[in-house]
Amino acid sequence: MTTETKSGKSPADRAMDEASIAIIEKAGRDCVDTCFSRMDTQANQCTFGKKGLCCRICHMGPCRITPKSPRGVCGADADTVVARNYLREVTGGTAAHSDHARHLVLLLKNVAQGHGGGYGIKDEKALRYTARLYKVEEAGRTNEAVALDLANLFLGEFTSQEDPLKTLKLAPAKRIGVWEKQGIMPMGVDRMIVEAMHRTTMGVDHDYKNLLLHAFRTSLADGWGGARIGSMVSDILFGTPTPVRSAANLGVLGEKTVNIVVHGHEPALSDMLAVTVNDPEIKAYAKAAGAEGVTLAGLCCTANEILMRHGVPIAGNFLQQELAIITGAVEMMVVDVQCCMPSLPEVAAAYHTEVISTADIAKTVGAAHMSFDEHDGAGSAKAILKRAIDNFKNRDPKKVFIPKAKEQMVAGFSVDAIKYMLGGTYRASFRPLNDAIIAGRIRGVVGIVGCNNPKSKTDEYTNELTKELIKQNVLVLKTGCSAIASGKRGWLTPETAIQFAGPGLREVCEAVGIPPILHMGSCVDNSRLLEATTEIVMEGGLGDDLSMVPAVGVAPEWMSEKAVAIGCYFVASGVDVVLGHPFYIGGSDNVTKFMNEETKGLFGGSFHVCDTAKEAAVRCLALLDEKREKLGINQKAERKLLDMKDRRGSNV
Ligand code: NFS
Repeated sequence: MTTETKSGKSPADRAMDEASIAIIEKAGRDCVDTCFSRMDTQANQCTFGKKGLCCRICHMGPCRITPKSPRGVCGADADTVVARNYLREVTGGTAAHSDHARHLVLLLKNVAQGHGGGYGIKDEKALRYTARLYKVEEAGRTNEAVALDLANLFLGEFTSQEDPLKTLKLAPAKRIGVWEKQGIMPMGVDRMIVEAMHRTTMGVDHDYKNLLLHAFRTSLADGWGGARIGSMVSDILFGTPTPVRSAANLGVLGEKTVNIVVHGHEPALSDMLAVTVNDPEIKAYAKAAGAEGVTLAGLCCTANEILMRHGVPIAGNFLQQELAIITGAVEMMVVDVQCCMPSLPEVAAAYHTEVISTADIAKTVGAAHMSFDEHDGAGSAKAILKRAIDNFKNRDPKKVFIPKAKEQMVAGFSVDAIKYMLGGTYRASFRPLNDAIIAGRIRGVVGIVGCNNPKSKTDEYTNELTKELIKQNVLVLKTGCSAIASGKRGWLTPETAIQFAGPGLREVCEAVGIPPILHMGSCVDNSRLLEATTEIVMEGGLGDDLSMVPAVGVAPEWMSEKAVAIGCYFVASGVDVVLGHPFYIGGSDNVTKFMNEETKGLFGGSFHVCDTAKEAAVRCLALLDEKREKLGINQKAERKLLDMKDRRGSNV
């Protein structure tokens, strides 16, 4: 059944961390297929697909563009086909983040109207701050009244037909000017998505540049619309993250506890589970079932959401979802939406694990479905937890192997938290960071984001690049599965600075008490990276636009359409993006040139493809230095400890 042991690659070629290696070996022994073995059976992947040259948009095809047949039946050439396929990917990614955000906005509206079940406004400060950002009257009004106005305003961000997104105004004025000049100011998120689908249907938009510009416009509706709104509303409903200690990797699973792994993205259910798991009734129920308690752990981005807000440990990142089940120690895996492999029920069938789907828009054959009722969130959460506990008796000790590997970590660096760490309660500000960049103690900021992909060794590129960058005094910001990769490595602690960071970065981290790699949240929270870069601009001294800040984005091991959209909104925001492997655009030289070169002139940032971490590190440093050069701050850093006095002084 499995090709795990028959493939040319050994488990150690598949992943960096010991826990994953051990469980991939176990998968082989247990004859269970995983994405790693399926990668082997999919060895001959479609080269037309890879180059973006397969068109199945109409039923005269599917057509494949080749040198001998350079046009499809309709006459579409490589440029049109590649650009249309690409725009559809960006649209898929934008839709995913934005639908996630819409659910949260609707929950906020329910809460405001008094029928939010067990949910409430956890962070009043965030609510009122956000209201002021959008000029929603808040003084002297109840939280509910403010929340209702804000929720309605946000709903308008999805449906607006003629007016650009209001959220765009959170960007620096100069950047808004760039978007206006290039004609890519997005209207409502839904409109952008519908328009993208219209423009890519047969016989509509055939100009590759026009199509690609709409890809950037749609992506802005994600990064500066859906994703940004998603993060803001999550903070209001569930609390703005602050630094919290926890642990990561499969070793967080308990030998004697009921193990429940939450997997997916939307925080509504997982947050409720994180709260309800501490209910005395649940604890007693677990004891009565013969367990020492319940271990709740997370996978992928829902893990990041409840890690940041509750310190719930992380079982792993994207490629560990099947591996978690193969430990034989998971009573239940609860999935909602996005990044959940359809293989999970089949893997679970080899053990006692129950896979429970909870979102009515996301069902999987073989998974039991327990529709999550937000109006009775606590009730739904309790029912799920009890069902998992009931399954504890079915665990087969002979099939259990929980790897020891787990590392301590600190997460929860929202922009607010970073400001506070840098400046304290009364002087919360990015000033010390800007000063450190200007003085050269910190060379720049690199956001390393995104997924794992079984095409490459899990976490290797991400971790190698991270290590090299902090050594070169680059502050690394992380989200998504890339953040989890650092957590598993034990690098999300302040001590990492002492071990690996270059002298300038180390001084700053030690003075401020932060790790040199900051875990900023889920993939939706990539909007926090834009927010942080905007804060740097607003703080002054590093240019008046995002494209001037020495900042780069990297997606080393990406696999999702969401990552495609994220890359696009970074570039449209003026931030260069390094990809560990290329988009499916290689079939068109024109499209490739547009994405990797011409965008620089239009937006101030472009895409760069670097096959190895080493190459990526060199490219990132060159890009940072290029920005430093333009700002006139590229002299050698004077080494000086950033002490409390400096930090206070710099704010005056
Ligand atoms: Ni992002 Fe999160 Fe992970 Fe990639 Fe998937 S979990 S939304 S897409 S795999 S980082």
